[in-house]
Amino acid sequence: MCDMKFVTSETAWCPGCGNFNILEALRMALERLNKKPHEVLIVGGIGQAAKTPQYINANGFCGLHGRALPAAVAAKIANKDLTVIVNTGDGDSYGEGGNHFIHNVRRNVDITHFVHDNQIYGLTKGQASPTTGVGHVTSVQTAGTINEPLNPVLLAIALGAGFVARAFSGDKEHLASIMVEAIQYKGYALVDIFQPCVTFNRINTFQWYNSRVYKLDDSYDPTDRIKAMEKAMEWGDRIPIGVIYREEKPAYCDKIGFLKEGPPLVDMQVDMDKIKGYMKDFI
Ligand SMILES: Cc1ncc(C[n+]2csc(CCOP(=O)(O)OP(=O)(O)O)c2C)c(N)n1
Ligand SMILES: [Mg+2]
Repeated sequence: MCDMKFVTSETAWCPGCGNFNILEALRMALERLNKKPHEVLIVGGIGQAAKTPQYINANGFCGLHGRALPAAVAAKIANKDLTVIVNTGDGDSYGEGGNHFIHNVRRNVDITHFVHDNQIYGLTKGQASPTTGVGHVTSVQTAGTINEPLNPVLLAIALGAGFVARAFSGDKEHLASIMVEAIQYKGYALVDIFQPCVTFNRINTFQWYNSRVYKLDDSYDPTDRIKAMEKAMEWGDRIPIGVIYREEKPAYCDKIGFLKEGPPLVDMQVDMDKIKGYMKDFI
C-alpha cells in the first residue's frame, strides 16, 4: 500500500478494471523514488487510461487523442527538471498516436511511457485497437478482427528504444519495480502494461494473462538486442514480462549544449525587446 501523498478523488473506471492496479503501482513507484507531487507531470491523451492524470495528485495534462507524447516531450524540453510520465492507452499510443510513437523513439527524450494495453478501445465501447488479436469479435468487427496485431515491444526495440519492458497489472509489486526502473532510466522508456478491460474485452481477462505471463529472471540478459527481439516475439501460451531490452544512450537534452549545460528553459529570462525586434519583420 502507498501513503496518501499522491492520492486524489474517486475515479470513473469500472469496478475491477486493470487500471486501478496501474494507478496504485504508479503511486508506489513515485513514493519509492521520493518524488514530490510538484516534481512530477503525468500526461495522457484521450481514453480511459488517459484519465490517469486526473486521479493522481501531481501536475497533469490531457492532450488530444494520440497526442500525449508531443505534449510530454515539449514539457520535458521546457523544464528538464520535471519527471515526465505518459500514462495512456494502446489506441492512443499505437493507433492515433502511432506516428508520434515512432519519431519519439528516435528523439530519445527523457520521458517515461506507461501504456495501459487492454487490447481494445475502452472509452468508445470496445472497438478493435492496434493490439487486438485476430478473430476478436467487437461491436464493429462483427465477423472478428482480421488485421494482424501490432507488437509494440518488438517495434520499439527495432526502432532503437533504450528501455523496453512488458508488465502485467495483475502483479502490482512486479509492475511497481519495473516502473521505478523505467522512471530512473535516462532517456525514453516504454512499458507496455497488460491491463484487462473487464467490460469491453472478455477475451484478454486477468485469467487469460495470469495463465500465460512469466517473469524474466536474472539468467536473461536484456542488453542483447537480437535476443531481446526474439523475446519480444514470444506470444501465445507463454508471454514474458520484465525488462526485455536495455541500452544506455544519450538522451535528447544531453545532445544539445544549451539544454544540457544551461538552466531549464522555464527559468531563463525572456528579453521582450529582442522579441519585439524580431516581430517587426512580420508586421
Ligand atoms: C482524433 C480522434 N479520434 C478518435 C477519437 C475517439 N476516441 C476517443 S478515446 C478512443 C479510444 C481510446 O482507446 P485507448 O487509447 O486504447 O484507451 P482506453 O479507453 O482503452 O483506455 C477513441 C477512438 C477522438 N477522441 N479523437
Ligand atoms: Mg485501450
